[in-house]
Amino acid sequence: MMVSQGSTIRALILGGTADAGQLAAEVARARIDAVYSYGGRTRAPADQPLPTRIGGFGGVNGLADTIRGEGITHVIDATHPFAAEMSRNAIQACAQTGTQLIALERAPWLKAPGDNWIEVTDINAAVAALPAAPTNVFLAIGRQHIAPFAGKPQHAYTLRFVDPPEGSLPFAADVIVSRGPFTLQSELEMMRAREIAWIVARNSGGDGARAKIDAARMLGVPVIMISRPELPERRRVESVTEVMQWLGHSTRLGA
Ligand code: 3Y8
Ligand code: NAP
Repeated sequence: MMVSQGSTIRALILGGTADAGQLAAEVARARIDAVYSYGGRTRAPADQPLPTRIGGFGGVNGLADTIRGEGITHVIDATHPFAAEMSRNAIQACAQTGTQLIALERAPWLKAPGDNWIEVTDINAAVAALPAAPTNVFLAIGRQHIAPFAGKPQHAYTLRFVDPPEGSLPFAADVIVSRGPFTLQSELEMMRAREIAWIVARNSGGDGARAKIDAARMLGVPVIMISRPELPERRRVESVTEVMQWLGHSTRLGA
């Protein structure tokens, strides 16, 4: 049983990623008083071993009100590197309320020998980077940001969503419904079966979405890689262990 050092901690974990789930398990094991938060993007998010809230806070002020109302002493931003609005709100709300903030953010994927990446800064640049001649394209960027690809309807698109699409898509496409994490074997099989010639991905980092990048290298498929949004300065670590140390706990060896 871990004993919390220092004053009483009540943590808010801004979650929604595999890393956030691993942190929740450690925090629960250490019996730290904490709340896990999902944005409410998917119909049935994975269960967490902590009391969980789902849905937006209502901007910076809503988050500040939640911090005050819930007596939160520490906020851990374990959201996805592309969840920029949530991260920016957390920085402002923690500054407003004088609450300690740390970001658990995985390192970006780095281009390895054999990778064929076209690095772009946003979705529109990704559309522009696609060829004109019709080909098979795998959009591994979820459902929130696919509309601009309607500008190049000549391609045979494969999309991958966590939940089945509601209503019509902005262009003809085949949708795979799967929440990941994904394996190299399953990515190779899918890409070979669909003769995928291009991939559009975001530099999410982490292991949950990495397999498609390794599969692309093995198959010699070019990847249009969208780089992460810039975020203001904040305390940032890449491991659950460092977050636990910041909370005044040392995780069990090798945990
Ligand atoms: C709701 C929680 C776990 C969590 C798994 C990680 C790994 C699989 C890779 C591809 C890329 C994508 C997408 C993706 C990955 C993990 C992780 C990760 C990418 C869940 C989850 C929530 C979401 C939201 C969802 C987004 C979408 C993005 C699909 C849960 C499963 C493409 C990001 O339909 C929608 O509106 C979905 C929206 C945000 C990006 C987008 O803009 O569409 N994730 N993903 C979180 C919430 O409500 O707060 O439902 O259980 C979490 C995971 N997604 O426990 O193992 O940790 O990164 N998720 C991207 O570009 O990388 C898939 O298909 O190859
Ligand atoms: P976003 O654009 O940065 O967030 C938009 C708004 O959604 C936020 O301002 C906030 O609403 C709400 N929100 C986001 N995350 C929340 C959370 N964990 N708890 C409570 N409210 C949250 O975020 P996104 O890119 O849509 O991602 C949404 C969630 O999915 C994130 O938690 C992220 O970790 C997870 N996810 C995202 C991706 C991705 O590719 N973006 C990949 C995997 C998982 P209010 O302003 O009303 O507070």
